[in-house]
Amino acid sequence: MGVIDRYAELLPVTDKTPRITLGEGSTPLVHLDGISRMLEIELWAKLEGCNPSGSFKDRGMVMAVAKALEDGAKALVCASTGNTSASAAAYAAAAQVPCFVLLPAGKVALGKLAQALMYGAKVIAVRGNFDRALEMAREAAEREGFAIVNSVNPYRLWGQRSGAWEICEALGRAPDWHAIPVGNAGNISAYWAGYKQYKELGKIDKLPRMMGFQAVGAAPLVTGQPCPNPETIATAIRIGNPVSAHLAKEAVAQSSGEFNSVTDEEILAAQYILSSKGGVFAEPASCAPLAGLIKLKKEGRLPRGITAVMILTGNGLKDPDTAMSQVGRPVEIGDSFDELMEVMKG
Ligand code: AN7
Repeated sequence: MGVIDRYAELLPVTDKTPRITLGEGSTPLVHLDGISRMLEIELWAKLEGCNPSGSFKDRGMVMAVAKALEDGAKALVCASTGNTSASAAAYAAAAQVPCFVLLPAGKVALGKLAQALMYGAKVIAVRGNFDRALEMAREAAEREGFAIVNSVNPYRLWGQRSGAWEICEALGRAPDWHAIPVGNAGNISAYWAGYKQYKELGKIDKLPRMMGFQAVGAAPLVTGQPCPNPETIATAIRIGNPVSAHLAKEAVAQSSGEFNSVTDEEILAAQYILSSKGGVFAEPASCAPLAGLIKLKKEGRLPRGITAVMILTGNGLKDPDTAMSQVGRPVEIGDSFDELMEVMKG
């Protein structure tokens, strides 16, 4: 069951909203035993890379596209650091509605680019950063009457609340800490709204602390000012002027949470730890929270024994180039058994 059917009662859907789905949501929540021991906490990972287009964006995109179809939109448009474009292109293909995606030229991970092109979207590389591409997409939407499916579209954040609901259902409560990467700041805001909605409905008693993690080179919510030239290896969160900054600040303030930043080196180290000690391959941006928890542990600021959930927002396969630049090549041998034994015993 997809997000709309599973949560129709909690979402702003009507009899006229088409019940589209690609099978998004209901992603695994996995306890990371080894990394929990290392950090002396109970650490859970929400595997959002298991969504149909490989990222959390599908939860909100299904709602945004359903609503666009309900309103008779003739085309979809978005700007994206990659995952939004892959998701929009997938749902547009399924609904057979035209889709334009604007990407910062040369700064989108290979897997995401391949997806947008394969799903048949009109892919436009803008020589500028994401923030400028978003301005252009918003203007095109306004002038041409296209549906904008970035998180400025309120239905995106509605659908993304479903992640919080699933976590509460799986744990029987909210976590103590909710650790999440922050780029355009939509997801942290959606999770906070989702947790609050569940509390108002009496489904949980306690709200989590919202812990948002950015990359040092693109950390406007940590520094308190827009970052004119964002730069990070975690291209998904290479964003200098988050559109949902106000909502994210509210979430962090209301929950006694915090924003923190981690270096590219810390992100890559966390990505390798997650893969090699956890068996979970997530893209670099998704590893900012683990990098952050490791950093807080070193600083003595990670309370022992807490239950923390990390949102692993995107699949590691999205960005094979960054992964390959971190790891060695395979050992190559001839087709002789002796050589194989030598390598295995070496
Ligand atoms: C893997 O695709 O902004 O703070 O255009 O792809 O809600 O923006 C992606 C963002 C985290 C940050 N992790 O979420 C886009 C885009 C991954 C992401 C984020 C993104 P927001």
